[in-house]
Amino acid sequence: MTALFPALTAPSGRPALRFGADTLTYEELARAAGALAPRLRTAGRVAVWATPTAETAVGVVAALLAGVPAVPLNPRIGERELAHILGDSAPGTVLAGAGDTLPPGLAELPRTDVETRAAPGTPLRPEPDDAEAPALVVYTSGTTGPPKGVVLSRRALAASLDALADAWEWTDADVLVHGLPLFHVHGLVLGVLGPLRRGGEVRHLGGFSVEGVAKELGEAGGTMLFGVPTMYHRLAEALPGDPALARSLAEARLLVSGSAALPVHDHERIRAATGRTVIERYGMTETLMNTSVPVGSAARPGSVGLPLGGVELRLAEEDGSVLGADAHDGETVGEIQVRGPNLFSAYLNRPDATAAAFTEDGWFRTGDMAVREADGYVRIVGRKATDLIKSGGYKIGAGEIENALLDHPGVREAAVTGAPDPDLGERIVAWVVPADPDAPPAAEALAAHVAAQLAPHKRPREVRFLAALPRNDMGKVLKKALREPSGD
Ligand code: MCA
Ligand code: AMP
Repeated sequence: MTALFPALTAPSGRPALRFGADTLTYEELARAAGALAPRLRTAGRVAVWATPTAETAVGVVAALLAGVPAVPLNPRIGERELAHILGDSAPGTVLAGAGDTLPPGLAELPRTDVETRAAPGTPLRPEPDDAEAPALVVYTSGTTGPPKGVVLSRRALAASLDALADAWEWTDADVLVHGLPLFHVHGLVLGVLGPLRRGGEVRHLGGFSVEGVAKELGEAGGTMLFGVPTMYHRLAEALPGDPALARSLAEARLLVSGSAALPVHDHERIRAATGRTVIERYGMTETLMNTSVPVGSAARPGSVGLPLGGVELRLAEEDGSVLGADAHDGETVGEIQVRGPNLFSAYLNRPDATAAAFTEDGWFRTGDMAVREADGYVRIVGRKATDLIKSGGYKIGAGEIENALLDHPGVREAAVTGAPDPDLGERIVAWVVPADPDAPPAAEALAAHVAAQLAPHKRPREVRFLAALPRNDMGKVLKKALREPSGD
């Protein structure tokens, strides 16, 4: 296969990466990643301490150049989740910035510090050309159990990024602005590898802020913005009092939202204040990107658009029967199933889960429920699994939080649900039966416990104490009864 990063084979002095004051040109990136890559060749897999820094971008590019799969880690990862990922992916080394302090478990691994400045003259070896070779292992939550490692090949990365380039007319002239975390597909694959594959620039904000977007988009050069709906919600909230922000958004070429549904209300507020339509695209860690509203098409809030080039998409009913074009009526709901070069290779060490994720005829079951319009546009209407929560664009399994809560000495029983939230889309609610009804643990202590075991974004934002969990005759917790207002 051709190089993942053609712009690195004859690197120019054009900017490639900007993280705050830290800017790297393509020449500097080629030198830094070229110097690091040979040191990674025998590592098996490399963990990447995925801080929002140039070190992370250089480390991942070096791993890709070396043909060694990279496993990005949330730098706020908790103890239990880290132990699982390290046990599952068995990295031979961990890439980190020279100043980073690594937590126990990771600190004992051989460490490779990423230098973003290498001496000139480091020769860049050709990229490995096996398209099916694993490039990344990205962990994603399921309904129960610990997260699964999604193995993504070089072929999948290239196919998905090129399909997006076609849909979005994305070129080397684009300057992408975002503040997404770099341990998931959205921020890392679309947000860093995307611009680098095009030969364009990424400006990372270090973390999302309304001020950062206002400063970098538009006049300052940023042409595209990527964000999760929570970020667009925060922009929509700020717009009425911030004419400079409205100008920046209005001047951008493309505003793209993904990872969860962007509420129509936020779409409309942004359109009213800026005259610009946010484009939605739909993807998944396992599939990378499946659909997008094509650039330049009429606004259709609530729609995730059409299948991208190379992606086949169908809707299937509960019994497996596939909905025909006559059911593309904007009303008939089915599960989205997809096929194409954008798909993952397997769940790491989980042949059972990999097999279960596909239909007998080889289509990936997304678990997302949708309708199609007569012209093929897809509208997502819900999710098959109620135990998957999307909060701030992060997918979080109710089961992993319940297990973490049950480890707390003050908890006898626990159930976790997602409640609608104007900012986060859904917020995590923990329903807890305390071990001692007269001395329930503090809600903050339970949130801190989950944050320390799993990750801060998995912490419950609300804790409700109950004398008992509602259960059916089989003893199964009735989550529906928990979600309805209980009057407590
Ligand atoms: C608060 N904090 C705590 C605690 N409470 N830390 C430890 N223990 C606690 N008890 C800290 C947090 O770590 C954080 O620190 C700060 O307080 C604020 O936290 P929080 O309130 O959780 O942040 P937020 O404001 O709610 O975050 C909103 C967000 C974030 C910025 C939108 O949710 C986000 O970045 N989402 C992006 C998710 C994403 O990229 N998903 C893509 C996956 P500090 O501020 O210092 O960090 S989906 C995907 O990849 C597919 C393919 C797709 O389609 O895109
Ligand atoms: P993840 O597993 O973190 O990669 O999240 C993938 C899930 O995010 C999908 O299965 C969808 O449920 C959801 N998702 C991603 N993009 C969108 C979107 N534009 N609209 C609605 N849901 C989305």
